[in-house]
This record gives sequence, structure tokens and C-alpha cells, in this order.
Amino acid sequence: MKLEAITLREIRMPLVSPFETSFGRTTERRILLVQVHAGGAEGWGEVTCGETPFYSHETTDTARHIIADFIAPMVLGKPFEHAAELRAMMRLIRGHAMARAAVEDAVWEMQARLAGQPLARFIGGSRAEIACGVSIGIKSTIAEQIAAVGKELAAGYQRIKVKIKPGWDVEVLRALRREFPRARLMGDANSAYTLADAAHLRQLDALDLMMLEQPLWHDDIYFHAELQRQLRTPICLDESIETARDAEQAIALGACKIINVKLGRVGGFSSAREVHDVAQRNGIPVWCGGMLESGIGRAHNIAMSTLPNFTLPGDVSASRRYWQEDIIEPEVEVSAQGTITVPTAPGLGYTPRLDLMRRLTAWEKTLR
Ligand code: OSB
Ligand code: MG
Repeated sequence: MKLEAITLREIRMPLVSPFETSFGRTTERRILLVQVHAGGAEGWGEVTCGETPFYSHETTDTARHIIADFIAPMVLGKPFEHAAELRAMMRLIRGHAMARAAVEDAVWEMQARLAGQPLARFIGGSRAEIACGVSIGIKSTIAEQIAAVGKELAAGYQRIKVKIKPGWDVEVLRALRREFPRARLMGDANSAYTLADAAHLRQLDALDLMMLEQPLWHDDIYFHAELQRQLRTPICLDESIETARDAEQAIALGACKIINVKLGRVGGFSSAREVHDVAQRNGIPVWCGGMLESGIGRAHNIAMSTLPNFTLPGDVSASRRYWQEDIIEPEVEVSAQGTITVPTAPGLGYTPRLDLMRRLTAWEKTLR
């Protein structure tokens, strides 16, 4: 098959409430959607990067540039059999994994639909439902943070992650542990610490946390191993893992005991499956991370979470936690047991709402 066109569309979606991490605060998303077209068929993808280069180097604007000026000429009109081949077609591009992933994953979605299979099964997944956690942003007071956690536990979410940073960490998690003695709790630092904070972070060991996510530098593996030797709390790597090789190195060095897999960060389904397989061979559980995705990216995350080694609840939660109205139908819903039922219809398993997308569109361009 050959791709005949790629449509890029930037939509603006205000979050129902602002999301704050150690690197900044998001109130409105600028999301770049990708639609691939081939022989009358089409597939949907989402670029999962942020608006700012503070989580990774990619932004909504760099993704537009990379897809329009480099990826499109590499893939349009070029023959391939399977979506997994797209990665090799884009291999000259260094980095920009989220831009590459959006295009590759749109092709996986299209081929799943053409094969009459749900995306989850097409990528090799087998779960009928997935376990859900939530990621809760930094609040202005501990009382507010406790209220936010209580609300999500009451809704049924199986694991609570809170964002931490220097000055908003041990005290907050201690208060949450006191209030919710049996909850599965974790913290995500988004690289806000250095090894000089090891003694401070060791106080977390008393709080029975499931894990501490990405405490140190975004591009570091080696020093996370040093920190893990000083902590009982399992370290989970997010930012540091961009390829299966990164996962192999991190595991070999003892830099983490758990891996957060984000489809965009690792460059799409083919790379995500490799990261998954490396972790599985080494007895390291993985879970699906989130990037405040719209329904399109969320549907891809649900599919990825059905692979066998996704054994921990992910940051894949209900559409309504983020959006007044999501751009897919039905919206993603989470049961009172904290699960999402994996759709069984071919492809994405949800219907993109073109009417709503049109209203949210800032600009649109079709590359041929
Ligand atoms: O580090 O996991 C992260 C959101 C944006 C950038 C980085 C992260 C996050 C989240 C939110 O934690 C996860 C979600 O609910 O989509
Ligand atoms: Mg993270």
C-alpha cells in the first residue's frame, strides 16, 4: 500500500481544570492530529507532545514542521506492506519521536480497520479491559490535594499519582498516606531533583509508595541507578526511556524497577512493543503513561495497555477528567472498579467527531 495524503489539523482544547507539574502549568492544549489516507481508507493519529519544550524537546510547532517538511516526503507515495515498516522509512530523523509516532500509529489504526480487527488485537494485545489510575497535578494547598485524591479514589481509580517537586513532596505524600492508608499512591517528579536530594527522597521509603517516577534528569539512566541503590521505593522511568535500548540499559544498570511506556515518547507502536518485550523478558512491569491526550491518543493508549506486560494501572483515565466534550464517540468511560472496557469494533473502536473537531480547529493542511 501507499499513503496518498496526510492531513494535519491543530485543534485547541481547554482542559476542564489546569494541570500543574514541576515544569509548568497547562490550561489549554494545542493538539496536532494526523489523518493518513490510502486507497479510500483512512487512519487517525495524535501527536502527544506538549506546547512547550519542557517535558521533551518536541512541541506542537516542531511536530508540524517535522511532519510537513520531513516525514511527509519520506512516506508519501512510498510502497510498504505493514505499519511496522514506517519506522525504518523515517529512520534518518533523530529524535522527534512523537511526530513520527503520530504518523506510524495512524497507519496501524488504518490497517487494523482494513483487517477488520480492533487496534488492540492488531498490535498483539489480548485484554478485554484495562486497569486505570489517575495523574493529579500540583494543588495550592495540602487540603486541596487531599480532596482531589479522595474524589478520584471514590470514583474507583485503582492507583493515584500526584505530581511532586522540591517544596511539594514528602510532606504532601505523608499527608496523603495518613488520609488514605491503603491507597496505591505514587509521586512523579518530572526530573525535578538531583542526586544531592537522595537523603531527602529517602524519607519517602516510610510511606509505602508504589513507585517514584522520574526523580532525576530527563536524559539520565546511570545516576538513577545510583539513587535506586539508596532507595527502597521502586523507581519508575518515564522521560529517560525513548527506545528499547534505553530500557535494556536501565534494567541492566538497576536504574528502575518499573517502566512507564508512552506511545509517543518511544516513537509509536513498533518501538513500544519492543520496550514492552525487553521489560517483560527481564521481569520489569510496565504501565501506560499519558500526555493529556484527546480521545484519539487515548484510544491508542487503551489499545497499547492490552499487551500482556502492562500489569500496572496506567495514566489512562476518563475523557471527562480532561474535556468538556471529547472528540470521539462514545467518550472514554471508567467503571466504578477503575477499569476501561476495550472496544471491539475494528480500528480505533471509537468514532472521531468531525463536526466537533471542525469547531476546535485552528488550522488544517493536507500534504500530498
Ligand atoms: O510525566 O507523566 C507525565 C502529562 C504531561 C506531561 C507529562 C506527564 C503528564 C501526566 C498526565 O502525568 C497523564 C495524563 O493524565 O494524561
Ligand atoms: Mg511522568
